[in-house]
Amino acid sequence: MSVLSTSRAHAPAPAELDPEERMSRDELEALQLRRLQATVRLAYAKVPLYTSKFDEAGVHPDDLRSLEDLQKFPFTTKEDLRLSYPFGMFAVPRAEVARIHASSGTTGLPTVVGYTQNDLDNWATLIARSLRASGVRPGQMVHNAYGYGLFTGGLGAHAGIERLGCTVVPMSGGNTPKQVQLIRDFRPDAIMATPSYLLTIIDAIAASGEDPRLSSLAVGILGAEPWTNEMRDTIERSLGIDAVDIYGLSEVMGPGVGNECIESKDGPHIWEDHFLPEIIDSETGASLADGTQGELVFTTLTKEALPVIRYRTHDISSLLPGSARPNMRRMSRIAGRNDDMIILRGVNLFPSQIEEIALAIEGLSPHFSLELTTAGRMDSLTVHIESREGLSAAEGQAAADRLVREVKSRIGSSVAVELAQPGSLPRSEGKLKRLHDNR
Ligand code: DLL
Repeated sequence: MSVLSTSRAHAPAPAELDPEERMSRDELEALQLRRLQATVRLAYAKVPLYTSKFDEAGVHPDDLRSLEDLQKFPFTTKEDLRLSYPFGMFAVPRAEVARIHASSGTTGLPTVVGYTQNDLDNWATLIARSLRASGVRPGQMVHNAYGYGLFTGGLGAHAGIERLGCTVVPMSGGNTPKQVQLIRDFRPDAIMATPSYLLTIIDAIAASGEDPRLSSLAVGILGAEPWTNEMRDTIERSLGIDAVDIYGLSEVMGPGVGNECIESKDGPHIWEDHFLPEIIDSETGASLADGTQGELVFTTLTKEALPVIRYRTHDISSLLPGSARPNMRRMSRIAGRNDDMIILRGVNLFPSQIEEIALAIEGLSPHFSLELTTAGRMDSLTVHIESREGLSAAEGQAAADRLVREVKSRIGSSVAVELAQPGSLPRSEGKLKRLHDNR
């Protein structure tokens, strides 16, 4: 939080919470089991892919007598959704689907998801809950810079901002000069954006001659891409806000599967009345105990149009005990996606580890990208990073050398660092692609 001001956003009083946030763990687990049984029955009865998957695995919805029994059921993957393109995994007739979203697949077909009116209603409730956890209150104004359209970020957040009783500014992503103008003139209390795009906006505010720390913004609800506590510090200091983490994915719902609480900022609380999380070993599929790092898997508990059973997210995290909401577990900040993991001469590394180290070095900016190349038969990783404004060449080189040394000592990998001029690397307008594989 900014050194200029004390936190302007605050935690909700118990009376402001949803009843589910106040349930005992036992009550919550009883609710989860009832909803899980109904979801598994719905999927088996209405979605041919689940019927055949369950039959092949020799499991039936009647086998689900406890939450642990879910482990007997097969996983669902992005490939399953692709094979069912476009509407094959819907559990309700198309006419009952009130809205469709899609994520642009990196290869070929988009992944299509659908929502009934009840699904949209639950989604709005969970975004409203997430905003409240972030310190936003009814009557405040929220600038929504998540992209509108097929991406779930913009419209998903939009409905929840309205649901909480806030004024929504449906700005969408991009058109940075307009973002700066509206933030200055409308004076919103909160902003929703990817952390990398918020950095772009902060730079643009500064370039317009204003001090970003004097903006009206008190809180940022940031997600849709991995970011670290070091990035949180950078954003909080340069904009004078509290920054909290919002997590979600289209296949499971969209933004608002989990959200950090402003009073603890210790990883998103998973809204467990609607989603059942698990952590598995990516290689073997075995369930891992809470506290152990592995791949996040989600089962939806209330989704009607697109129930998903044990969906493999590819996101690497761990499950932690509840804190600000004692009955709901948290997830540790996403370390990265297992498909974004770099294996450099036998050492595993995530782009977020480089972010963590680089942002702690004075003289380096938060703008960087990673490039993988092959030299001979060896892979090598180059960090392209901008130095801070006003640094001499010698100071810049010292900062770059320090990054090389710290990556070597903390991760064990040798990387090359290429210093770039301030403002020269491409800026994010949404989800930033950090890793460029040029092998
Ligand atoms: O990015 C939904 C969303 C929108 C979340 C706005 C938060 C805010 P997809 O496009 O389907 O949906 O991408 C989902 O993004 O599996 C993670 O890899 C990544 N991701 C989302 N939130 C976070 C986060 C939206 N807080 C994929 N931290 C997920 C790290 C995140 N990664």
